Amino acid sequence: MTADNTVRSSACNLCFVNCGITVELGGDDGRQFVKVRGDERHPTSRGYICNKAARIDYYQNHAARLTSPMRRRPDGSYEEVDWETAITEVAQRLAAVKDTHGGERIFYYGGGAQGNHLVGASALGLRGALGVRYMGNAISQEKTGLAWVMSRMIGGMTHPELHGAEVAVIVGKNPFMSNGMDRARPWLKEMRADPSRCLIVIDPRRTETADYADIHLAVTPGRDAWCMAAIVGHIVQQDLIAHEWLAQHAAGLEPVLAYFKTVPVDEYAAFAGLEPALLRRAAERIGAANSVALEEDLGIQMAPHSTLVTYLNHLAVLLTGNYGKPGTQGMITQLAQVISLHQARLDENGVDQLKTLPVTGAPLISGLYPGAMLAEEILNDHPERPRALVIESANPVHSLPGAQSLRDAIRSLEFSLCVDVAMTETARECDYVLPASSTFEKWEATFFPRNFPANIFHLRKPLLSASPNTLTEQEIHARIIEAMGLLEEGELDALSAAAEQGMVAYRDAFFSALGSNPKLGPLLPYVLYRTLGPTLGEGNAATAIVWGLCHVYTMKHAAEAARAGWDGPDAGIELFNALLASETAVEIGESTYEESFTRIPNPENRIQLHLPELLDEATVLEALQPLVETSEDYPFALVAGARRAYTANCAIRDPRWAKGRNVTALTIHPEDGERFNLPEGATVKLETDTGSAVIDLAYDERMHPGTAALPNGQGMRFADETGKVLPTGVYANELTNPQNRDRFAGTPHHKFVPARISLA
Ligand SMILES: Nc1nc2c(c(=O)[nH]1)N[C@H]1C(S)=C(S)[C@@H](COP(=O)(O)OP(=O)(O)OC[C@H]3O[C@@H](n4cnc5c(=O)[nH]c(N)nc54)[C@H](O)[C@@H]3O)O[C@H]1N2
Ligand SMILES: Nc1nc2c(c(=O)[nH]1)N[C@H]1C(S)=C(S)[C@@H](COP(=O)(O)OP(=O)(O)OC[C@H]3O[C@@H](n4cnc5c(=O)[nH]c(N)nc54)[C@H](O)[C@@H]3O)O[C@H]1N2
Ligand code: SF4
Ligand SMILES: [Mo]
Repeated sequence: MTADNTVRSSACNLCFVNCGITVELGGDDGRQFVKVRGDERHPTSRGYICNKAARIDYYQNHAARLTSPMRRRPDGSYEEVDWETAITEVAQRLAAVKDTHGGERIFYYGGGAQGNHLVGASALGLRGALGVRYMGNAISQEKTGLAWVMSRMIGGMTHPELHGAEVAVIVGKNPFMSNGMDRARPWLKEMRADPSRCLIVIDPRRTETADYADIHLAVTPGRDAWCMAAIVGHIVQQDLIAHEWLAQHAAGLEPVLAYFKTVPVDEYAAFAGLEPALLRRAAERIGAANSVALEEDLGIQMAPHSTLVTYLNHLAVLLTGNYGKPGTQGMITQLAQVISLHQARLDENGVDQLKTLPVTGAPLISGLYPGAMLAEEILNDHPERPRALVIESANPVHSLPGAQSLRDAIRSLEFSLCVDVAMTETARECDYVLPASSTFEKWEATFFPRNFPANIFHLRKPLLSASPNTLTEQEIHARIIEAMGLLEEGELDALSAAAEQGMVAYRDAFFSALGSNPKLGPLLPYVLYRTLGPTLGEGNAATAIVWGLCHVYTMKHAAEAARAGWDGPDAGIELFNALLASETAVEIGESTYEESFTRIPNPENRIQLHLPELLDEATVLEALQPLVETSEDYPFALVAGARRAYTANCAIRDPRWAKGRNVTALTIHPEDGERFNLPEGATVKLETDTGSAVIDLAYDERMHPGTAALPNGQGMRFADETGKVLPTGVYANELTNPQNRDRFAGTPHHKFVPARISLA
């Protein structure tokens, strides 16, 4: 480090673990990330970072950053406009859609990526102003099935305590590459070193994670439902279930037992491509353990039968009593929920009468529509179709299945707005594009932390001043709301005056204003930003929303907050001040195992084991008929997006960030190479029912024969400093079909896209 360089703390924004980092800033302008280290002070990452964090500079500094508001010309090109023009016109266009068709015809998508969620919190105010009813985001293309199952079985979100578990089950997740949990690699090493603990990995590929496993169930792709049904079947048939515990804590046991008594374990295991004895051993290990923690991810959440598999996963751990004790899972509290609890409306049979989107009938889970159905909802002449779309900090044209249909959909709207830091595939389809300051140029936080018993929150200070001509999303929202003229002149003056007198005075005034002026509720984040914000110190207005969240948290979870020291009448203020002052994450609350039971919102706080629609769905397995199949025409099961050492969704556009060989290659098993006459290193044509691409082929002997894999987040258009367009791999969602999706949650089957590969 040179004497001039400054070191500041923050968090990594490349995956949802958000490890604490310290950044040494330098270079000619002092804005380059010269050195990134793990921050030892961070309570959960404790100094850990993976290989990606060292190269965050590629997120912050690159040639595709937006430097001006842009307006689309009729010929599809863009012209720069000043902020005042942009805000005035955006507000007018949105107001026109609202007045003509109603605010519920304006859809919202996004609200934050892997490192920035204050935009999502602030957008509550923008949506309130516009009267938006329907929103979706990256969560509603992967985790809504999980949210639905958890909400109905447990009534809350839980944290699987992988770090303390005797037996850890990892289903369709590759933490060695994708992390997606605290300190993934040290944990894998600990698991392997301790003979009393057991790691079970369920993944068709012999993943880098599977190298650490005691039991690897190399399931046939797309057949996890049979694998998990057989595991639950064996647990039930061998009576490995926690009878006493279930009698005390669960409801709906009988129909579940009755069904799984009949499941043909060996037949299902074989159908799933597994040695029945090995599957039985895994089930017995789960049944015998003092503690089991299970974590699932995209390998099943984006694969056939995903919601059913999530249900079966939960049955496996709950029937064996693995809930609410150390090393299992506990119900978390969060400062803000990244995915809210789903409010089920059960009929007399216990079936959830889901709310739906007006045109396609797409399910709304946790209030979110499935992204995979967005294009279909728009592309028709139904009078209730969406007429406008506001997209923030998301790149749905790149990240949702069926890129072309989404492009067509956006272009067919009366109005579209994209707020991003870069000129993305989505931005290039929208009427207006507004440049946001980057995640490191403003106060930021994510709502991801889900630790148990103690949970944390990390409010991060800006590392850098805003890039020229960019604004924070909160300022953008505020200006749009003001241009819509929803509040009278001076309507917020009393609150501004109260804020000048300090936080206690402001708090009292704020809650009483909320009660007396119904116009303020929908605009809450905006009201905080404009009234409390200016009193929080130079450049700190954007934290006002967190002040609000601290009050909600300390009221809603008073006991948990008190255990972490946030007690008494000013607990919300004290927690906020601690977050504002801290260089790293702060403990916000501490739960007890007992609360994991008392907080279950069901009669007698019982876990509900019987979800009728999903238990019924399990009967579909009896026919031994795969949901999605390969064929002679499309003989490969393509994994359209696998996490590798250098992928980070769409956060990094410059392909030069990646090191190593074959980073963007299509991979297959060498046996398939021989079988289909596809030599290693060949340039091949990859085709699906939706599209085709030309790409280099590499062999990977870890692959399951019959499968092919593309890395996720590739194929973005990127021109370097000289304007030269660089090769960036395959745009996976040009090849995916939004029809290939889960029938309950609408989440796409990206892990099983029938495909053909031939020499190009
Ligand atoms: N390097 C890197 N890390 C990331 C990200 C990134 O872009 N790059 N993104 C982050 C995000 S947003 C997420 S959601 C997570 C996702 O993290 P993961 O879910 O771990 O990532 P994937 O590699 O997409 O899929 C996981 C596994 O699913 C397996 N799989 C494929 N088909 C099947 C199947 O039919 N059954 C089973 N059981 N498994 C199958 C694959 O072999 C793979 O090992 O990663 C996060 N971390
Ligand atoms: N085929 C296929 N598709 C997939 C996946 C797959 O495995 N296969 N994985 C899926 C998964 S799990 C996920 S989570 C999604 C992610 O999909 P998205 O959420 O759509 O995309 P992200 O890459 O997270 O990028 C979000 C956008 O935020 C922008 N951004 C970054 N920082 C800021 C900021 O501070 N402010 C603003 N306004 N914008 C900012 C980035 O430039 C980027 O355009 O992709 C999904 N799509
Ligand atoms: S695991 Fe890696 S990518 Fe994820 S937050 Fe930590 S350093 Fe960043
Ligand atoms: Mo994700």
